[in-house]
Amino acid sequence: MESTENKGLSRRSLLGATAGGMAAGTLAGRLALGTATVGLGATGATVATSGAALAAGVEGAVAPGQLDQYYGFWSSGQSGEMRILGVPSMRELMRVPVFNRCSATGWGQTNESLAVHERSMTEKTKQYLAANGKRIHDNGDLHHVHMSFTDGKYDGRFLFMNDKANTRIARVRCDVMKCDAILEIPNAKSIHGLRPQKFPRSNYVFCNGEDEAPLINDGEDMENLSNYVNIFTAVDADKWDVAWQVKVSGNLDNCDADYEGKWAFSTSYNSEMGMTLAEMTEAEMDHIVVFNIAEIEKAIAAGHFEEINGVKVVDGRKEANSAFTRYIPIANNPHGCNMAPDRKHLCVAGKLSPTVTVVDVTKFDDIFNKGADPRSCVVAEPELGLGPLHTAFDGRGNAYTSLFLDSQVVKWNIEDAIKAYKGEKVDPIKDKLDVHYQPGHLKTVMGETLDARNDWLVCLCKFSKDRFLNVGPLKPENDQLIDISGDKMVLVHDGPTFAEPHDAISVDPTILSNIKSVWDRNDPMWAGTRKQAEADGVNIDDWCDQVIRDKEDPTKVRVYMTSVAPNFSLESFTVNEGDHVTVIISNQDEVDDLTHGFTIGNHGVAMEVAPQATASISFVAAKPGVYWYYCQWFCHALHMEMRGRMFVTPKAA
Ligand code: CUK
Ligand code: CUA
Ligand code: CA
Repeated sequence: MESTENKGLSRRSLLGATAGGMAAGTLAGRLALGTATVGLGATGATVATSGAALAAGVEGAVAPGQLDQYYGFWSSGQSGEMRILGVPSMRELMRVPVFNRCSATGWGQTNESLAVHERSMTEKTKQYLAANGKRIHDNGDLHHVHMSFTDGKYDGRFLFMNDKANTRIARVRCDVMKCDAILEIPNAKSIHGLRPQKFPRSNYVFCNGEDEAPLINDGEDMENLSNYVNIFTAVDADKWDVAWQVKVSGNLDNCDADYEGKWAFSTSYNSEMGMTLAEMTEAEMDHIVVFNIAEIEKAIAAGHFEEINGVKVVDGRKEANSAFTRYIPIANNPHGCNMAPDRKHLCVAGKLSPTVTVVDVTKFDDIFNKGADPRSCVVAEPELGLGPLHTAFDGRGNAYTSLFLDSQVVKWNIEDAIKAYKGEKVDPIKDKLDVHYQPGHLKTVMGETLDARNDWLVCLCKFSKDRFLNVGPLKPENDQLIDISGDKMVLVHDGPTFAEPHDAISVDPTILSNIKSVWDRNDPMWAGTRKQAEADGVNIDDWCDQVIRDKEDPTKVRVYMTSVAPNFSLESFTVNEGDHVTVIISNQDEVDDLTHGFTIGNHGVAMEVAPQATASISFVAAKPGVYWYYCQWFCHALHMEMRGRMFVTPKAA
């Protein structure tokens, strides 16, 4: 039995296991644990959790044709998209463009996606972009993806995410896995930490402004640091607008929220308000800021706020001595801010300090109302190793902290850390595992909810160095899968990823039973386009092949066509040189997975048209001549033939 298991393991798993400082026999033993197969009612497919299936599987875990146990939602950093992976196979299932331009789907170019981008853009940004000949930013820096909550658990409605590069947040609809809303946050600079409220539901999305700048940032008095302010933002997740903002002392890095709906909290590594690296690391203690949601809401309701750029802002800076905030001193440049599923403990990673500070959030009432010393909320401060960045949790009271400098994950027990802090002779550290290399975020399955699981930990390493074939000076990151079901952590799989997932969550598929396979024709995503069709008297639910010239602006032409594999309803259409052309395609195919596309040769125009979708794209027909358009999504044996001609007639001389 033992030897069969060993043969079944991929060479890569074995190498990984050995490099991780662990005997192969242990791994085989671990993989042999558990033989249950879980039925997925909705699809009838099965999910492999058996040791044999894991051992036999490609990509280190799940056999061909078998579904993963969990959805993984990955950020992608400077790639600007959200990614969907399977856990534990670590197979990449989908990329969801959000802040980036996508060549395949036309995201950032279709009228529907441009509308999502432009809907909540500030006037100032619109003017800036226009001055640069653009409509949208093509880049983003997406660090944190989090699902909406109800009663402290994921509810499968939305995924929320930040763009550090352009001070925005976005929302992805879980039913279609497409971005349906982006919001630029006024006043703040550079949204980094982002978390939805956990309880009673995600009424707010909390957003940290990381960069310091003058609040009225108009080029006056730019070196005067006394004008510099950082901003904490609560976005109303239903109205998709800023609910309120708080001015804070220092900057804001990562944030989280409690399980009672009372508090939000953020780490600050620049309490010094330094402008240089030396200044930012000068003080021995920085802090976390605790936000009192009820007090802030009370002030907003009573009209006790300042309106800045159309947003309600209250002052929570230290010198304001407000009821809105408290500042808890934390050692040197803290980073991760992670609320444990025990409803009580917030774990703040020290980064420059080898410690994680454990804060009891149920004591916050005392520091707000009874004048207690803010440090009295600290109940443990275990010394874990060098460069602690983030902490994940299982459902057994254990925490897993990434050690960037040590290139390790340390497993420790929260209650034992508290006992040790009180002076009891107990070592909170349960295990340490080498990872490859320099980890940032790490994630257990649903460990940021009340439903934390005890099976997998994904550790997102920033460097891969020698772990893969050399692909040139730019190397992939390495997302490692770790089995945490036993006492010892076991490295199971190496997963190379392109730039640069910072964070990820894993979610049970039963929470996402609402995912559609085919669009609803009346989906709000297509509403604007359908309205235009109606105004043009075109029934896009039926075969349509019309070219309509706008009555008011005769340079505007709308080309309506239908796609049914392997046909476009229009085999050609004619426009005039200089026309502003909009091509609207309604995909009549109802078959699961039958996506068409639309690309025009030499026009930089391409888009996805999924089953039952109505997508549109606009361009100026600036070059007279014959141009073929074609379906760029392989859809049929005659997919190559799914094409037609656009005639662009030259302007009369
Ligand atoms: S931050 Cu990247 S490792 Cu943006 Cu969540 Cu800590
Ligand atoms: Cu339609 Cu390819
Ligand atoms: Ca500092």
